[in-house]
Amino acid sequence: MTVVVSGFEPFGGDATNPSWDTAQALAVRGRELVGDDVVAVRLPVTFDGAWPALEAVVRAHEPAVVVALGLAGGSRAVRLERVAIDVVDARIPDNTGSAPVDEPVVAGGPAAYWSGLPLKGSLAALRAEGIPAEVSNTAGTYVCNATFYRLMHHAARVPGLRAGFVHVPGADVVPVDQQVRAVAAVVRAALAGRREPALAAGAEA
Ligand code: PCA
Repeated sequence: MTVVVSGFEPFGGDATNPSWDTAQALAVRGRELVGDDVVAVRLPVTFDGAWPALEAVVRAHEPAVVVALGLAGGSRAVRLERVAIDVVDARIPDNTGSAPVDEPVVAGGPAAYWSGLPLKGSLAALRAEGIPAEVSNTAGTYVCNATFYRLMHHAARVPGLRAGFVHVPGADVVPVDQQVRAVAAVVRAALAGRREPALAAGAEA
């Protein structure tokens, strides 16, 4: 079995993106941390380029698990994304200067896709390791959500493929080695395929 973990290049004026540092470290330590080969891919922060780059690697390796990572700059915790929605509403331009407003990710696609990752099992594992983590009910409306949506649109046609998205905070909030341990725990939970614990992690509006 193979695992694919993607991260993004820097965007919005940042010099680095911890999502890529984390993906890259997991590829080096995959056997040790998840017991399987991990293939890492660095995605451009562009609406046109991100999914094709990830799709090429997913098609080439036919992985059992795909975890796409992105940076959520303002976040205080690792965010296990619950849902991808079929809309792009770009507050800032992508790395090619494109900033679509209120356009579908996939024209005529379903309004949303659920994550295919075991969110509550992952949350329990992260808490047990003392890593700040939460279930998030929005992955935003920018390149990460669009990539997550396209990933789940693809996964809907591939039986047995477990896929989803995790937003990581800045490395000043959760250091990269802790992010690596967090994503490894998510991958292990996905590979194990255990029943989800009934662990409350929702929110009032
Ligand atoms: N975060 C952005 C796009 C790339 C990234 O790392 C987002 O949350 O959409």
